[in-house]
Amino acid sequence: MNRTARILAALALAAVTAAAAAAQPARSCCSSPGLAPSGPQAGGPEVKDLPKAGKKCSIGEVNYFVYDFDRTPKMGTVILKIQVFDKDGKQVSDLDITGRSDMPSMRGAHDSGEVAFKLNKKGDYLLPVNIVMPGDWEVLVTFSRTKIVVFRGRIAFGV
Ligand SMILES: [Cu+2]
Repeated sequence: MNRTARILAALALAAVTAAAAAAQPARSCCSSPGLAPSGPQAGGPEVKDLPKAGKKCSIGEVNYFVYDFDRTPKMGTVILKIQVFDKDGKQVSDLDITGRSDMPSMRGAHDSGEVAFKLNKKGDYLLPVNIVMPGDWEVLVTFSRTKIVVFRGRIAFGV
């Protein structure tokens, strides 16, 4: 590589790094309820209906996850927990997950907006879900890797 090419390569790398740094703040921002459509409406993989809590759900060929609630969902706040594993069954936490809860029968009435799951020390992804009314509920979950959506799922349950 000659000198000019090396300088150009360094500049390109700097530009990419700057762009990545600039994009960073958006990730920590939890959008307010009821704002512009995001998540399932924003394109990418279709939304898969997920099996019951505790069952394996595949994300492509590399990862799978299981989800569960800290208690049977009822009025009040329940914690939705997601654990992601690689194909060897080792728990991983290199994905970003967001969740959005609402009642399908009265869509928009209790829309939580897109909220990022928080990681605990064990690498579990946690999201509080506010159940404010008995009836049918859903949480739409979106998994991304480096900002690219790799999986969308729908957890449905009754209260
Ligand atoms: Cu309702």
